[in-house]
Amino acid sequence: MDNKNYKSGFVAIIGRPNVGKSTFMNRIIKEQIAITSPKAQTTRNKIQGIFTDDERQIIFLDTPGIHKPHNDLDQYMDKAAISALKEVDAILFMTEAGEKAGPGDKFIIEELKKVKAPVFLILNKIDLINPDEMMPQIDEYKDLMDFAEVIPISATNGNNVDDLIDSLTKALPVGPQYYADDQITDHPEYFIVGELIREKILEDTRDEIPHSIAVVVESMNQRSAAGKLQIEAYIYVERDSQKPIVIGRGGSMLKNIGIGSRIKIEHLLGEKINLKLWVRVKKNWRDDPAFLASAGYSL
Ligand code: GDP
Ligand code: MG
Ligand code: K
Repeated sequence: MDNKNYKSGFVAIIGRPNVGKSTFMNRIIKEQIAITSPKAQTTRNKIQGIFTDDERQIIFLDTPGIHKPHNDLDQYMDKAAISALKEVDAILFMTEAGEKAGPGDKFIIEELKKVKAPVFLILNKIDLINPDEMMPQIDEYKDLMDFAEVIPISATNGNNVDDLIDSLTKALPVGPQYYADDQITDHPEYFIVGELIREKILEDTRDEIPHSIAVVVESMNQRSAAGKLQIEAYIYVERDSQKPIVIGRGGSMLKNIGIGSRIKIEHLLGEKINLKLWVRVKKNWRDDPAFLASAGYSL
């Protein structure tokens, strides 16, 4: 790459749960890497997505939510989110278009005031509202802090996303292309596979299984005689009563979870797999730092 004006940098996406951070990132990298779901707080870890073309490379960090911590997992999430902000070249603070700033947004803004990087206010989901509804919101946010720019987008239909990339590029330093053109994430596949399984469980069990669930991929390095990749994973629930819900009548729920997860994983990896799942009870795993570390959430 001999383009002297080539730009590159790291960009954190921050915002309350469900504003559309993962959806935005999926759109950017055109692959399902970050996990989206209609439930809050599906993303627990920093997942990188990388946008590359011949003018720039932007490395996105999808941060977990910042909120008042209640346990070790929450505290880990807050630490990860706040530390991500100190290492980046720009920040996208995402909110829902037309919504007033709530206590969660104000808490994040107080953190954003402490960092040097330029902050772009992103009003997502403009497809859901009339443009007039954004004006009072923009005034309110501008009173709370100075933003580099205010950019309305729709992460689902892609409206204005190109403009956002261009504005963001102006804020990045001249720099090298850090990652190969075809690299879209540097996140370990084990973790991403675990997140895909977890996403499928949350979809299938609806509100019966809250977020007290963890998936640990034990192995994905063996092949069957026919050459199929073997993936083995444990699903951890917090209470005895949750185990039969995940397993279902005669194993039907677990079977569905297995089929659905397998399809997502095959799509991600681009090859056929065999998937084996087990369900285990692990009480209070959220407050067990050793367990969190083994599940990939290093403290
Ligand atoms: P996150 O918690 O911030 O990562 O939010 P998600 O990306 O998981 O999105 C939460 C919900 O909002 C999902 O149901 C998305 O489909 C939906 N969503 C995200 N972006 C948009 C958008 O631009 N328009 C609409 N209508 N829905 C969106
Ligand atoms: Mg998310
Ligand atoms: K979500």
